[in-house]
Amino acid sequence: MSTIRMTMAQAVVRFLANQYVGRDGHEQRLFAGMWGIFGHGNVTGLGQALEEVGEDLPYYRPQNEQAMVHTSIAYAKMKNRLQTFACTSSVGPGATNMVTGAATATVNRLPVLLLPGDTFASRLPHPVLQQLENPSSHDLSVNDCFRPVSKFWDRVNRPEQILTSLPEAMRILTDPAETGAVTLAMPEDTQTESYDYPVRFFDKRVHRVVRAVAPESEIRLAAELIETARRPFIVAGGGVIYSEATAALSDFADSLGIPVCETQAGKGALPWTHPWNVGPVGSNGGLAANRLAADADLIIAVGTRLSDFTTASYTAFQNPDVRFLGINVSPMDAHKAGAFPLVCDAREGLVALLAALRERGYRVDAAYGDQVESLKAEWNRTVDRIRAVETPSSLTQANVIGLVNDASGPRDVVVCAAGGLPGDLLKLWRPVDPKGYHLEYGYSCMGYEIAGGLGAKMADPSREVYVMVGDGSYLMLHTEIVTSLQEGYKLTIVVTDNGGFQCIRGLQMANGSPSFGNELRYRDRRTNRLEGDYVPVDFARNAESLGAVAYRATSQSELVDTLERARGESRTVVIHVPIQKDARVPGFESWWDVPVAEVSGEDGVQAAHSAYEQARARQRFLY
Ligand SMILES: Cc1ncc(C[n+]2csc(CCOP(=O)(O)OP(=O)(O)O)c2C)c(N)n1
Ligand SMILES: [Mg+2]
Repeated sequence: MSTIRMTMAQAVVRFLANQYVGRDGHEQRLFAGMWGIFGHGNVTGLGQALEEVGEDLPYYRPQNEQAMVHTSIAYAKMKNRLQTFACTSSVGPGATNMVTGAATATVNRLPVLLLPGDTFASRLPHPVLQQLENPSSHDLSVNDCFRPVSKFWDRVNRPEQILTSLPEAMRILTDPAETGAVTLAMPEDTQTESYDYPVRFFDKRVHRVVRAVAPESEIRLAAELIETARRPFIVAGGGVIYSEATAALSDFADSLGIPVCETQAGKGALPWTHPWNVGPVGSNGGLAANRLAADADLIIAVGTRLSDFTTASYTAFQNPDVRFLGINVSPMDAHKAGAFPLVCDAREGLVALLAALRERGYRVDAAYGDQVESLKAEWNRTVDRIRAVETPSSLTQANVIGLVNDASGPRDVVVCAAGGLPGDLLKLWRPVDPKGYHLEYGYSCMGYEIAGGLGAKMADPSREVYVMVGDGSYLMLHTEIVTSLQEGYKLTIVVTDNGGFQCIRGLQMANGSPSFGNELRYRDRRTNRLEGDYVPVDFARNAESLGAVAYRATSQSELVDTLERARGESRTVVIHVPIQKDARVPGFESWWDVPVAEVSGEDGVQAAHSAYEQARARQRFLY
C-alpha cells in the first residue's frame, strides 16, 4: 500500500478538498472552502496546511467565529444542503464562539464541519493560554460544549484517527436525515504531527445523496388515509425545498384539490400566486391557512419539524378527529403528532402518493376548493391592506417589507432570522422563487442576518440579496459587512430601527407588564430605569465607517429612491430606516405559548395569567 507522509492538518485539508456530493446525476464539491480565524491552536496546524493546499480548498477570513458558521450554513441552505464550508478556530474563545453557530446549524438541519483547535493531546505544557482547566478530568476541554449541539463529535488525539473520523463526519453531513453541525476537535499538537497516510484515502469520493423511497405497502396505507379525508391540508416545510419537491407539491395540490400552507422554512415552495397556496400557518400565520387548519381532518406534514410556531403551540388543529400523515426523511419528524409516518424523500413520497391516489380517482369535494379560493382572496386583500402606506412620512415595518418586496426582482433573496421581522415577513413577503425567502427561524439567532446574507450571496452571486435586520440584531452582530466588502459580495441591508427589542417589549406588555428593559434608551437616573431618551444610533454612519454605501430613508419616497440606487451599486449598501415603534402587524386567530407568572402583585400580570389559562384550554396533545 503506498503511503504519503503528511501532518494530520495537511491530511484533513487534502481529504476535504476531494469530497464530492452527487444527487440526481449532478456532482459538486462538498466543501466550497474553509472559513477560519487563526490563533494558537490552528495557525501553525490547519493554517499552515491551508496555505500550502491553496485553491484546492479556498480559505476565507471572517470577523467573528459565530458569524462564519452562520455564513456557512446560509450557503448550505441556498445549495439545498449539497454544499457547505468547513470552519477552523483557535483554542478557547475562538472555539466557543462557534457553539451558537453549531446549534443554529443543528436545529435547522444544515450541514457544517467545525474544526475547533483544542489543547495539547500530550498535556505537557498545560495549562496553556485560553485553557479552562477541569479539576475532575484532564480529558475535558471547552470543546466538549459542542457535544449536545453536534450531530457527530470526536476529538482527534492521534493523527491516524482521521482515517475513521472523517469518513463518518462526511456520512453525517451528507445524510439529509442526520445532517447538522459536525465537530472534530483538533488538539494543536496533533494537527502538526505526521503519519504515513494511505494515498487512497485522498482519492475523490462522491457521497451519494439517495432519495429514500417508502415501501409500496406504506404508500398504499397512506393513500387510504388520504382517501378518507374530506378536508385534507398540507403543511409545506423546508424539506420540500431542500429535496426540490416544489413541482411535485404543486402537481399534488392541483391534481387532488388540497390546499397548501407554508412554514418559515417552507415559504416559497409554491409561489404566492399559486391557487392552492393559502399562505402561512400558525402563530404568525394568516387568516386563510389558520381557518383551514382549525377544521382540517387530515394534516399532511411534508418536510416540516412542526415547531411551535407552525402548530400554534398545538392549538392550530381543532378538529376533534384530526389525523396526521408525516412525510419526512427524518423518522423523528415523520412520527410527530402521532402521524402515520412515511419516512422518505419529500419528492419521492409526493409522486408515489399522487400516483396511488390518481389510480383510485380521489379528488377532494369542489366545495372545499371554493372555500379555499375565497379565503385566499380575502388573505391577499388583507396583505395588500397591511402593506399599504398610510403615512408616507413615517413608515411601519409592514410598509418597509412591502416596499423592499416591490423593489426586488423575482429571483432575489430576502434573508432574516430574529425580532419582529420574521413574523411580519412570513405574513407579508410574496416569494415567487423557492430560494427567494431565506429565514433562519429554527434557532432564530440574532446576528445570523448579515452573516447569513453573505453566505446566500456567495452561493448564488447572480441574485440580489436583501438582508432585513432589526436595530437590535444589527447591534449584536453586523461586522460581516466588512467581510462582504473584503470578498466583493454585495448585500443590500435594510435596518428597521424601532429603538430596541420591540417585539419582546410587545410580548412583555401584551402579558400585563409595563415596558421594562427592552428599549435602547438612556438610563433615567431618577427611576434608575432605561426610560430616558432613545440612544440615537446612526446606523448609516456606522455602516459607512466600515466601508459600505450608506443611506438613511425615513419616508416612502426616500426608501423607494434609495432601494433603486442600491440596485445600481456594486458594493454592500446599508439603508437605515427609522420605523414607527408601536405599529404591529396583528395576529390572525392564532396563539403562541409563552407562560405567564401564576402569581404577581401586578393587576396586569394577574389578568394576563387568567387569559393565558383560557387560551391553554385550546391546546391539545396529538399522539
Ligand atoms: C442571540 C439571541 N439573543 C436573544 C434573542 C431573543 N430575542 C428575540 S428577538 C429580540 C429582539 C430583537 O430586536 P430587534 O432586532 O431590534 O427587532 P425588533 O424586536 O425590534 O423587531 C430578542 C432579544 C434571540 N432571538 N437571539
Ligand atoms: Mg428593534
